[in-house]
Amino acid sequence: MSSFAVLVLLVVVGLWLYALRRRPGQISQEQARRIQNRWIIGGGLLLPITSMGVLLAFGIPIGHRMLPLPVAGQDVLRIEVTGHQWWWQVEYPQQGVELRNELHIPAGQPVDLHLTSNDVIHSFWVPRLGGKLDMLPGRTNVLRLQAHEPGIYHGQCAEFCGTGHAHMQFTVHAHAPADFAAWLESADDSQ
Ligand SMILES: [Cu+2]
Repeated sequence: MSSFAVLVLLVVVGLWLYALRRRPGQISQEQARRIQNRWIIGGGLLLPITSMGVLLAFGIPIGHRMLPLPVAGQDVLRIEVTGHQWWWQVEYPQQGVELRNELHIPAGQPVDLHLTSNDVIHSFWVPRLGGKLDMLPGRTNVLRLQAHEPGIYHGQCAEFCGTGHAHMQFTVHAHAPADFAAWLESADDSQ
């Protein structure tokens, strides 16, 4: 996006300099209209259609991967996250595990987070793993995430939800798949 914005800036500045230096010539009304039409068709139709087309060509496949669609030959792990003032309740319904302010996920696999809230609107956000999604009382939004590498990722509530909002943080621990299975086993035993 930055390089694209720089490119647009350079083109606009270039056109501006060109307009400043250009001496007005004597042209007929017919010629003036033709030049105007060229700008309208080029700058008003072709340019936006092409640039939107390029952006969509990149954006649609990325957006598609973030949708909670079934994955062939794979059971996507389901985690339920409920926002509270001011903490995160994390449940693994299939495994009967419940946590506070931390998520454990397998790295390299998609995970579906079913997000809702117990009180006011919160927003689930792990900047290094992808988009943020609102958590609304009485409604469940599903966010698909995938951590490509094992590691610890920090998360933060991204919707002002009262005086404790700034401290409403959590961590995502992404484990290598075998380690995740072991973690699940031990978490299950301790509950
Ligand atoms: Cu908040």
